[in-house]
Amino acid sequence: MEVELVGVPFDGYGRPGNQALAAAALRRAGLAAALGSPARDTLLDLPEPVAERGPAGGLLNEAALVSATDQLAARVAAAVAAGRLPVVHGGDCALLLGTVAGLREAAGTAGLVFVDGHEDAVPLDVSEDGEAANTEIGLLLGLTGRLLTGPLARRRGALDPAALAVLGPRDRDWRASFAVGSLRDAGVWLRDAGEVAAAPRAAGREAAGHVAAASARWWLHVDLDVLDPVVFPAQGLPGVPDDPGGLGWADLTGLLLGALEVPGCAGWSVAIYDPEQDPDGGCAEDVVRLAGQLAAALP
Ligand SMILES: [Mn+2]
Repeated sequence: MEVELVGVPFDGYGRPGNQALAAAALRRAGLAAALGSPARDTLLDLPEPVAERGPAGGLLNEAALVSATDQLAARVAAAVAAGRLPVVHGGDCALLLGTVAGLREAAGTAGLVFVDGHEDAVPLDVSEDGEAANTEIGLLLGLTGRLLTGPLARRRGALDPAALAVLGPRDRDWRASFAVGSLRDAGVWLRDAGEVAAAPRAAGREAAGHVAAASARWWLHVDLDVLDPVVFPAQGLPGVPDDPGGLGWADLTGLLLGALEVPGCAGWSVAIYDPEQDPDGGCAEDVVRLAGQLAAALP
């Protein structure tokens, strides 16, 4: 399948740098070549970042989030409808609001294999800082955002819980501080970081098999904070300690290759890379190496 590259210069805190620079940095590190130098290659144009909560959902950098969501929905829908496989890179997990909507528009249903150090289903009114990337799975499932109006409201509920698999979270203690439970208790297929690490490839295969049974076409999303900060320090916030533990590179690669043994992958996204915490570019090189390994297995 022909790959289409979609870079997103978005930062979930509204900073001008950090994750907003990820797409460009991954490109400089050779992402396009690792994916066979696709002819279709776009870097989205977004509104200027705003490091304040916005009116649509109380979320940071909301105008850019809404724009990225709408542009991604249209671009992913067009790519999937034309038989191409979009590779969305940069920004954070909130971009799934657009990618999942686009897949659903093109394919009728959308599945999601979600690989992340967090469950990302914190209710909107519980979010302490307004980072949309803590809430997008809750929004996609329709678990939060019932009072939303405006442009993000129509992205609620795009994902059926049966068409979701969550792999790699290690955020139990953090969620407990807000009395936020686990998606597992809502019936979502979930394996935490320890369960994944015990048998990564089998976990990936089982996750994708579960999702594919509910939706023939499914999206593969990787939040790089699923990795142990010892092997991937360019995650999280500068000056704030990252969550300890997490997967190693071999675990993550095995899990993703296991998922890709199951037919139906319609696109791939990779998020939460901060070039400003990667002064020698080693983390970007590792992400590009992963992309090359996946490219050989992509449909
Ligand atoms: Mn995430």
